[in-house]
Amino acid sequence: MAQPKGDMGLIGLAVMGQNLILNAADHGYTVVAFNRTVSKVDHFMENEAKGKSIIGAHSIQELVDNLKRPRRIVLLVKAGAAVDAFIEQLLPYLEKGDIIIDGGNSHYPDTNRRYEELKGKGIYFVGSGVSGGEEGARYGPSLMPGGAEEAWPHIKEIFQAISAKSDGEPCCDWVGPAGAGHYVKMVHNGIEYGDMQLITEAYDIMKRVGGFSDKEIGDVFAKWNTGVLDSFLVEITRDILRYDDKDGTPLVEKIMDSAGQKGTGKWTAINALDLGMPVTLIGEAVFARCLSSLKSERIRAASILPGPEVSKDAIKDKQQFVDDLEQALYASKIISYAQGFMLIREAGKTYNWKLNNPAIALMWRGGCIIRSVFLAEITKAYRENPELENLLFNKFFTDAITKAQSGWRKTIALASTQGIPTPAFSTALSFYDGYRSERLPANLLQAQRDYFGAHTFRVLPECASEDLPEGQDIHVNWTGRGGNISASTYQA
Ligand code: 2AM
Repeated sequence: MAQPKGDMGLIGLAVMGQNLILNAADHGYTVVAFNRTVSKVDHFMENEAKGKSIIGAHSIQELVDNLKRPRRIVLLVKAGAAVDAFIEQLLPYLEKGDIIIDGGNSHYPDTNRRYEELKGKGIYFVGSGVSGGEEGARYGPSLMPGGAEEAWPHIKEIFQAISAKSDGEPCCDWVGPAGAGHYVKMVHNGIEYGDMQLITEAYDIMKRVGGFSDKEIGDVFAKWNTGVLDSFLVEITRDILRYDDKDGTPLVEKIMDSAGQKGTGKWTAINALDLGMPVTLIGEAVFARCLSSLKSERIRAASILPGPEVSKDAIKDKQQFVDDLEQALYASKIISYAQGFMLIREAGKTYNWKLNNPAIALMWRGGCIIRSVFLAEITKAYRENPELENLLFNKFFTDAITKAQSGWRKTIALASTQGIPTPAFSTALSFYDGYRSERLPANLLQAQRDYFGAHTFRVLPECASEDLPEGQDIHVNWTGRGGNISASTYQA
């Protein structure tokens, strides 16, 4: 048999798969395409793939036979059972050193498991986050590969060639071991939830407190898109607000205010709870979607529960109001990314993953939904110090949030007095004020826990004494009735 020509195999000919194949072919690679429903292979070959360096395979055997070694096979199929099914089907045809890459939306624990299972068989498994939707897949997605590092030298060139570029740098680099690539993609999606929620809050305040028309709000976003908030999501928001329905009124105002979700934001929030990390903004963004979906209950509540009427003269200076709002959005966004990176850092420690922190921000700079100018600064911060404890400790961000603070507080105070909800803006500020508090009221909380449950507490070093020794778990008999046994000796 002639030498195989295929540089990469790809299974799964939905739009993402097809576009990624066309993207790779445009970059000079020969791609072998396969799909469960084989008729789609023929359809693809006769249409989009016609005349390109693409080979259609009608069986797994044909796919594998057409690939150079080590074989590189990308799966872009529905997350879950389909991924396991194709791995099973591929295994009898593969040899040690071959590479399977799952580019779907897999949950990272599944990627951890597949990585371990395949390691035992000598197959290198890579779980890669792919972001940027259909257009990204076609012309340059953000790619976040992690898993078997031995695979990286064999896939680096092709992955970086087909990925998005930002200032000439590929938005693709090695993330870390096991499920780290899919993990980072999950956090990316969580941050996307947060960014979207923040933008909707800014829109709501402009609309309900400022009395702005959609066109005016669109103009504000257009202006913001030329500054520190320059990003894909601000850009599409501008365009959405300017888009009229056939009757000449903004289409967005006709859309049911009840948000859907596919679950990746929820996964991030659940993982934050599991790891004990205060990723409050993503959590609020998920809950805000949940609250929005209680539409019929909200309609009832609106006629029963009172709140302030929006005051006509709530805003004295329109420009100042818009500038404050921009600062509120910027500061909240800084908090959200700081929280996201806190979570990633903790995951690295908990799961024992060595993570490529500067590359994570770089990968999000282009190609994906959260792409923005702002991410260039985060990349810079992590390049200066890959072990940066918190983004807020980087000078650029310390200065930015210091400057934004007054507008941020004024915006939240205004929304609050006018009765407009700002869950994401507010939780960001509460986090900021909590994080910068040397003392929090958790002393009282510990006292309460010890009072009712003998859960013990520790004493501040400067207050230690013979009765209250430093570094020891102390229980006090608060009422004189509870006894002196602490909860370490029984479970309350
Ligand atoms: P299909 O064209 O045969 O339906 C996106 O849905 C991609 O995942 C498609 O290529 C689809 O193949 C594939 N897919 C979905 N569920 C699958 C399953 N259980 N087994 C194999 N492929 C599946």
